[in-house]
Amino acid sequence: MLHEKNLQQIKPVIMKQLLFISILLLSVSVTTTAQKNTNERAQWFTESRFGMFIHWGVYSGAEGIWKGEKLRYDNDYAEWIYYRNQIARDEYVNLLDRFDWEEINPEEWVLLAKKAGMKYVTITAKHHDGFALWDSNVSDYDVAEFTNPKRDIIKELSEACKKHGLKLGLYYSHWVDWEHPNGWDHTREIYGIEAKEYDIYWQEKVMPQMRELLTNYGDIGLIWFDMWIHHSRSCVTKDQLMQLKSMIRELQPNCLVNSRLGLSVEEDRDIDFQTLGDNELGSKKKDHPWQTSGTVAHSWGFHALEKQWKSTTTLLQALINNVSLNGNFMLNIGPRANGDVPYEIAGRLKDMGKWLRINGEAIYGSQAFDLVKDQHDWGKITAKQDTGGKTKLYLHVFNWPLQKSLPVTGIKNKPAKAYLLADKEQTPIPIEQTGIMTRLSLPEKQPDPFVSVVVLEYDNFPEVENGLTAQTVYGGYSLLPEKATNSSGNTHIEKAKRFGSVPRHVKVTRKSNYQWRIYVDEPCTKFADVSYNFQGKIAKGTVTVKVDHTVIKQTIQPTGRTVGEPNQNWQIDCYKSHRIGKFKFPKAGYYDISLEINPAKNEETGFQWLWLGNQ
Ligand code: JFZ
Repeated sequence: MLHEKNLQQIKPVIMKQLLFISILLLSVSVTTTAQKNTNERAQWFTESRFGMFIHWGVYSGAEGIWKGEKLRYDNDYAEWIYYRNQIARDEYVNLLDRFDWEEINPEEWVLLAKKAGMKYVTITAKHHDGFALWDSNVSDYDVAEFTNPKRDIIKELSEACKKHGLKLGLYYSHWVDWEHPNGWDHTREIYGIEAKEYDIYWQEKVMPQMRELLTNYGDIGLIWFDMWIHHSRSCVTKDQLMQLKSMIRELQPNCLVNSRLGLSVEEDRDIDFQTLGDNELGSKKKDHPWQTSGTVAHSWGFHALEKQWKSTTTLLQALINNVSLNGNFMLNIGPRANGDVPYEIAGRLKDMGKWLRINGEAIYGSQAFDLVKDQHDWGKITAKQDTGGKTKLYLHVFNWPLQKSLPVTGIKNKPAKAYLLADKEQTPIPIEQTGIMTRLSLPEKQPDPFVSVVVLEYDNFPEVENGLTAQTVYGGYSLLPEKATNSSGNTHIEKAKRFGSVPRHVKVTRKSNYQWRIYVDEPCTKFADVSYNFQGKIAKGTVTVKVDHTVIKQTIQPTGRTVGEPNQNWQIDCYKSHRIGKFKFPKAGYYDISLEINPAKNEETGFQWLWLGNQ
């Protein structure tokens, strides 16, 4: 889909060609409707979904340790060691002596990316330390200066990307630069910097270096800037950012720019994609392109002491979760100073690639399906739709249900077909459709050790019933205050505290009401339980549950306290489940559930959830 703004720029001749191409595409049945609010130039990006990030530079030689001392500042990133451990510049570059230039071969990183099913590679051309990984004429603080024969990692990588059909992205730290005397260094928060001084750095280093990168290395797929706060809170001016962006648009009109340039996608529609916080996964569907950058352990650059690797399943689920919300996932490798990628990272990447070779259809070119977030406790859904309505839904089953029955809540149509994506024969999976409940009888064994994908095929746009709380995989409904379709009184959700011993809840201080809608696919009776916390000495106030016309009211009971950690003199106000009673659901259909909490005067009640279950 084209933006109005872009349309105006396209000349009539190109328009005709575009029309021709789209007619061509329409006649092919596999065309998918593109994600809304995607710039034309970002189409490849939303279709790719999965990319590689590479953090590699002088810091890789330190491995998170400097003169025997571990990186200062607990839990910080290995690539920050120059700043954290207060290293002198001349000593810092001595780390380059540890580099094994005969072994270092960027093509191997590209081959690994390809094996992992990644479609683009973004490397730290210049990180915060200010050191350039290419042969820069602007500064001799670059790799060419310290290698013999001279190396140019960006050139080598760009050639490898071209050879193997991947897009090249360049990370460039525009805001922070610890090398240039006028660059931003966080100690400037103490000592300050004049706008004039900072502009010297900008005009003398940032602009000309960016010009080199945009001129000498062929097509650049994206520039990944790294100012994680809005420019208005930084020393960088909007004019400087615009100057930089105009140069990119002029030299490489197809190159994408991320929001960490310092401008949000909301304020500038010309920003191509939003970058979330590091390792921050998506939590709601967005129509514009966005991306999470993630690490396998913690640091981005190699850190010898970090061994808490995320599992392949965790990483795959991160990718799937993002795609199910229209996002991308760019997974980082931090190669060592000899170019090696730690086995723990490479192994996981290869496993992801194996998974993608079988299940890639559910990721590449796929997008969010319009069911409310966290609809199902068994996993996530991605979708492909053509303009005529032919739809494939991919159910990514994170946990294969023990009794092999998978409930999908909220779609009115019965799918024409259901099968495992891993099954070339497409052996039909039995489907039972009752109202808006699609129930699948899954095969005994899950086809994949990580995440198994079930495909649902529809001949027409499936009709969706939004706003329902989905049935959980083992039956029952978990009615949380944040999932209520309607509520009044206290609605603010307090975060979980004390390691989750104080769970997410609403502090109810006045009469409050919450409503949910569920669908029941067969006549049944369910028990209603409410979890709350009440610290009064005697039972006081009321909790009322209403299902259709049946109302059950109960007095709120004191819930007492529990010990958080033995021997620490640490007590926690307790949340407890209370059985309210039994409700009849005489036939299949929709039911409105409501809960009222009416606390006694000045006696607060913490409400956690209402559960409708079978036992
Ligand atoms: C930045 C860099 O400082 C870091 O070295 C690495 O390159 C990473 C990809 O980006 O660090 C950040 C940026 C943003 C957040 C946290 C760390 N954030 O928004 O939470």
